This record gives sequence, structure tokens and C-alpha cells, in this order.
Amino acid sequence: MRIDKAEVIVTSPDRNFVTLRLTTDEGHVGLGDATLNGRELAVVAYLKEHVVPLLLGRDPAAIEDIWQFLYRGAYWRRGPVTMAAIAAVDMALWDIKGKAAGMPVYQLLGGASRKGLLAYGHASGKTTDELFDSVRAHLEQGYRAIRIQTGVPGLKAIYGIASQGADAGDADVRYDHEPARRGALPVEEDWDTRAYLRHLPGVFEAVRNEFGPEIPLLHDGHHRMTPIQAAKLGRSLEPYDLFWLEDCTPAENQEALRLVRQHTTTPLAIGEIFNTVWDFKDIIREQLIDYVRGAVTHMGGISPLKKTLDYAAMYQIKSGMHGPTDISPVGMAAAMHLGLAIHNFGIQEYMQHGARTNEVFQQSFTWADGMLHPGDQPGLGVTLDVDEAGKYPYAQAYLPYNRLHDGTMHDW
Ligand code: KDG
Ligand code: MG
Repeated sequence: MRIDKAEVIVTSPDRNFVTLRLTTDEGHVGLGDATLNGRELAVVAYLKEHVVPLLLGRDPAAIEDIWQFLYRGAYWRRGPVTMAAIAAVDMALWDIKGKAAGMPVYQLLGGASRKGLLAYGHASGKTTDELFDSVRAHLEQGYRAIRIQTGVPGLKAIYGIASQGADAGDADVRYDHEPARRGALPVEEDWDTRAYLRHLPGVFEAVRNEFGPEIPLLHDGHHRMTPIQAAKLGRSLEPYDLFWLEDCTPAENQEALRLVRQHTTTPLAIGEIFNTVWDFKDIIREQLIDYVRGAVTHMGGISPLKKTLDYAAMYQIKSGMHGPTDISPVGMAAAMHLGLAIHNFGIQEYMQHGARTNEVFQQSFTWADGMLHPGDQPGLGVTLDVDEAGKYPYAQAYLPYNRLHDGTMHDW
């Protein structure tokens, strides 16, 4: 079998997605997600100019060799653009292998280790009442684990909180459907870590009082604290028994987690912006985290993320794969196949794509009783409707950024 055709398809049904579509001389089609939120076209260029010409004519069965060729052969390793491009190739090749074998990808990865994947959704609210409504709505949708994000008194707009200000009710710009906002320039938000640290423990206390001790609750710090602030937050949240505290400090400095770890037993998750096992190496070996947040789409594909998670398993560290709406349905499917197969699955983030996205990408996964399952179609189980995709051209969109009250740019 040979790779005959390699197309890079950009579509923007509810938000921008970049998909690599490989076709073989035997007619098998493989899809890979290469979406890098807010920097999508950089990956398009990387794929079109530097990867597609190297793929044509190759044997799609040689997944590991093609991966090593693209990673080692470029000389310039790692980085979000490179690794998203390689991830798309890896996913598409697993998709083709599954279709050629007549098996879903999870079977090729060792078979199912469980019946389904516990998934968490994003509840948020500017006020505690809004937050409670959002938690109730998630419970009604069947979620059995919920991320809690809340407004902070004195701050106008905070990333991760739906229904704020002028955007409330507009499905095109609400955070829960579109983490990046369409427009020529990114939107500025404000931030104050001390106010956040004062406010958050009371919110978790209120949520536990209202919804009880059993439901797993998660929280995302979006890389905004110093190590000592993160340690303080972790400790102050201990009475509320979090499933995890995510991205408590900026991701570049993995050593920061040593200090956090010394001070709190709140479980830690990190890695949605990591690209390779090298970003995780020390924090896994030193057992500084409890969950690996890497996305298949940003860690170079199913192959390297499986290796990273197998390594993490030696230290009882589990998966918590990134699954916001900027991971396309193809990237989500890849995460579900991998999560079903590995022994050390922890939880899967599941934000739910919009209706237009689901028309462009027809999917075989199921969602029932708070659990995801990738389905049993051969390959990844996702089909891209190219005509439907063509109706939604790329639209510039950026994540917001935040500044302190004195104008200083703050960490994400
Ligand atoms: O592209 C960035 C978003 O996907 C990210 O900010 C969402 O933090 C996020 C999460 O945990 O889903
Ligand atoms: Mg996050």
C-alpha cells in the first residue's frame, strides 16, 4: 500500500480546525487533527510545504518509521507547530491501519481495558448562582465529573467562564463553544491572583455543600500562579477533595511543581501545552504530578502519547487527556481509542462540539451515563464531509490574554 494523496483541509464550522487527509492507492482514507488554537495556519504551512511532499509514495503501514523520520529527520525537533503536524500524520496512519485491518484503533493498541471513559465537563459561572445552574445543567446531561471555574469579584472577564457580559447567550463567542474568539485581534481580560486565591476556596465550599461530597470536582489554574501561590491554593482546597488542580504554574518550569508538591496533597495535572515526553520526563520520574494532560494532537500523535502514558504508568500516574473544543473530533476520537486501551486511564475532558462541527465531522463515538466510548468502526471512526467543510472558510481567531491592573502582561 502507498500514500497517494495528502490534503490539508481547513474548516471553521464553530471554530477553526485543521485536518490532514491521507488517501492510499487502495482507497483507504486516514484523518489526522493538526489544530493549534490561534496559530492554525502555521501548522497548515508546515504540513503543506514540508510534510506532504515527504509522505507521497510511502507505505502507510510504517507508522513508527514515518514518525521517527519526520521527528528526527527535520533536525528541528519539538515545538507546538512541528508536533501538531507530526501528530496529524500519526493519527491518519493509525486510522488507515485500522481501516485496512477492519478494526477500531483501540483494538490495535491492545484492546479495551474498560467499558467506557469517565469524562468531565466544564461548569462555570460569573456568580455562584450561575455556577450552580451550570453544574445542574451538566448533571442533567449525564456528566459524572465536573470542572468548576468561577468569576472573581472585582474582575470583569476571566477566561473559562461562559455567559459573561455582552457575549452572554451568543453561541458563537461563548467560551464553552469557542475558546478562541473570532476577530482580527485578541481580546484583553483582567487578572488579580490574590483576589482569586481569596475567592476560590469559598466557591468550592459552596459547591460541596450544594452538590455533596461524591462528585469528582476539578479546577484549572491556567498557569497563572507562582509556585508558592499554587502551594497555598492546593492546601486551601484540600477540604473539598478535588480530583485535580490543573496547570497551577506556568508550564515551562516543571521544577516549580516540586515546591507545590511539598505543601499540598491536592492532586496535580499538567501538560496540555507540552509537546513531547521530554516535557514530562522529570515530573513523572519524581512523581510531581498525578495526571498527564497531554493531547494526542499536541504531543505528536497516538504513538508518542502512548509511550509517555506507559512510562507514567510505572509511577501510578494516570491520563487526563486534553479535550476542549479546539481538539477536533478527529483528535478527540484518537484520545478515546488511546484512553480505552491503556491501563492507566484517569479521566477524559469532554466539552462537546457544536452542531455545525458535528455535521462536518461525522463521528461514531457514544456518550451515555457520563462515559465516552469511541465506537467499533474500523479506524478512528470519524468521516470528514469535504463539501460541508468547504462551507466554512478559515476565520482569524485568538485566545484572549490577560493583564494586571497596572497594565503588566500576566501569565496564561
Ligand atoms: O487552546 C487552549 C484551550 O484549549 C485551553 O485553554 C482549554 O485549558 C483548557 C482546558 O483545560 O481545556
Ligand atoms: Mg486547561
